[in-house]
Amino acid sequence: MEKGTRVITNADGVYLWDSDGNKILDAMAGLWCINVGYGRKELADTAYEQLRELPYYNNFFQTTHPPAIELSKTLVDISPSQFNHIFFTNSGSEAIDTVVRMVRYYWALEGKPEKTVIISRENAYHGSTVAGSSLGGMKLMHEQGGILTDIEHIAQPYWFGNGGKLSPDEFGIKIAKDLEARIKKIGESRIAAFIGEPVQGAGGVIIPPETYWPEIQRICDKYGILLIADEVICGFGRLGEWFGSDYFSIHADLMPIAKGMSSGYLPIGGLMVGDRVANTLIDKGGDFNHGFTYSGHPAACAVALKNICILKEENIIDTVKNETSPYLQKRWLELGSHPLVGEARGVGMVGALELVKNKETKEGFPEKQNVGMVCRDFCFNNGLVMRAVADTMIISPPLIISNDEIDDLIAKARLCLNLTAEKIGL
Ligand code: PXG
Repeated sequence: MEKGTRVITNADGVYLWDSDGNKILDAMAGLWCINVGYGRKELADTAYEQLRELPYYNNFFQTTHPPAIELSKTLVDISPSQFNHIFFTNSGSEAIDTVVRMVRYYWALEGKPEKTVIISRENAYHGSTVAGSSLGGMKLMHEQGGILTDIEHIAQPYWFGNGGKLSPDEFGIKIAKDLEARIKKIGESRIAAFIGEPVQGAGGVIIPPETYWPEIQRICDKYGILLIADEVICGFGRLGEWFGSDYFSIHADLMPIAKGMSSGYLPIGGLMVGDRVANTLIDKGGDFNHGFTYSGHPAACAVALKNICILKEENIIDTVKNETSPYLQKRWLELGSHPLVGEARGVGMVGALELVKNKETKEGFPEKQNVGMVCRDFCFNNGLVMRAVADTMIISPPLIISNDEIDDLIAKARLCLNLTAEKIGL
């Protein structure tokens, strides 16, 4: 509080209010999660009713309960066809930890226990437990607490930053081929899996060129390694499809999910397990000795189920795909002409603005100038939550944002870009 911490007291739709009574447009959907928007009484009622009916029971020892059963069925319904099993967790990070154990166990059951290396990407975000921060590619996190062994990081498909003179499509192929090079360097016999977010979120909304995922898929298929699509942000409609894998036609073997699964109303996550892995675990394995006290908590499952019903019944994902995200993207790209913006990019309900000193050369600002933070603070003080990842401004609004609210978002973002440019004397 002394440092000026803002206290958020209530919220409705896409707006938050703080303890000083300021109304703020939440263009980050909380933390990439309030997909159906704030103030959904039906989700609160669902939690209340479930807590009265059965507040808790576990999913161990061949027991389960109706909300977990119903949610499992629904998740299998809405996910790509190879997913027929789900392992519940309470967060994305726990789902990622589950990935590491499950991948290693899978290869051990396949008689290849030496296949333990998982390849991830620089600047990826996969959570903050030991496994999550290790698989993630954030140097600052690796410096705090170290990194697990047998995790490798290759380059990210960040065309604006690293594309040089290549076209986005050429760059996409070139960067994907780093995977093949790393497999060869480490030795095919050691490689277990590749993991990636369909669109990197916390790393700064890095949208891969169209050529990237098909090439990654080709390489995973060629070497028979497992492909893990981390859907914690992209899942549940963020890109205008149920999953980022649907948007990019990725055929994944495992999909960690969380966030939009319950629109953040209660904590829940999970690992969707594809048939290839599930069949081996079921046919060759015994019990997978893994799970958490609150895995598949009844109230969280009931809320997630109701949240998915809302997404379906209100046609939210189709509306994103056909109406609101085309409008958001059209308006967002207009900000690309601002003198401070080197690139405006976006897809579905995410977007990024690269703040630069020189639009032509893409030259950035010195780190110590903290231009992203300057802009973020202007946003906060002018009724807009927009995140800064270094000097990249990012948005990920609730999926129910209307075109009028999008106009409000763009007007506020433009105002804050102007204020930032003025402050730094651009
Ligand atoms: N995978 C991805 C792709 C994520 O974005 C996680 C896993 C971990 O989920 P949990 O539920 O354990 O947090 C995430 C989480 C940020 C920020 O600064 C992003 C996340 C979490 C905290 C901060 O953008 N994403």
